[in-house]
Amino acid sequence: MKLSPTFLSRIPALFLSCCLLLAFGCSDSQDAVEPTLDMDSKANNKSANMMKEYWVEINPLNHSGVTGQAKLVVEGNVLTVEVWAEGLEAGMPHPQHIHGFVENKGNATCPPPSADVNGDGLIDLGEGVPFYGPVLVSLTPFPTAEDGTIHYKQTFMLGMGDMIAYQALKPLQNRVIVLHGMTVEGTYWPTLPIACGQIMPGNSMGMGNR
Ligand SMILES: [Cu+2]
Repeated sequence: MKLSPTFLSRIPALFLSCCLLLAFGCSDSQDAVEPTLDMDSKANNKSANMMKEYWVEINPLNHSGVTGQAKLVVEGNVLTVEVWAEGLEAGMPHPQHIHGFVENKGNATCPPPSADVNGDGLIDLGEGVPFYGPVLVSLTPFPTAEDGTIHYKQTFMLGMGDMIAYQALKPLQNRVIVLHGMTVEGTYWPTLPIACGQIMPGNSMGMGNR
């Protein structure tokens, strides 16, 4: 997680709550990790060669106007995530994650307007959790959308270090991608969900224009 000291000093408490979620996601995933990676087995070689593609249509939350797409590719324990998005607040850090439920592998969804249980007109991070669950993968380094757009591409080694294992992350179609960070009444709120999309098997063919 690469954040400038100025950012941290600006909104430490809000960001910590996001980190907390991330920590929970990680510990959950490690609990659920099973020793499925037989490095010497032929089965592992077979799965390592199998490429799975996923596509995400990202829609705005909290009237952010943020839209986008994402592409995910899993090959063995290598996860590549590419995100295109526009309409973001420029020059600000935008945390972005894969969210989902590890415990029962229930289907994570993007929160509907009714998720705003306190009726303040915004779906805050916590109000969205019953729908999208905790953070499973933190899509770092978080982009800052210098011109209000994001083109992000990063590769993750699943099951390495703090990274969730594929066994716990799958099925990816039960996960969502959430983008965060927007100014509300003059204060930048880095955890505020601004866009969300369900991960779907497949690619951009017939789904988007990328
Ligand atoms: Cu998130």
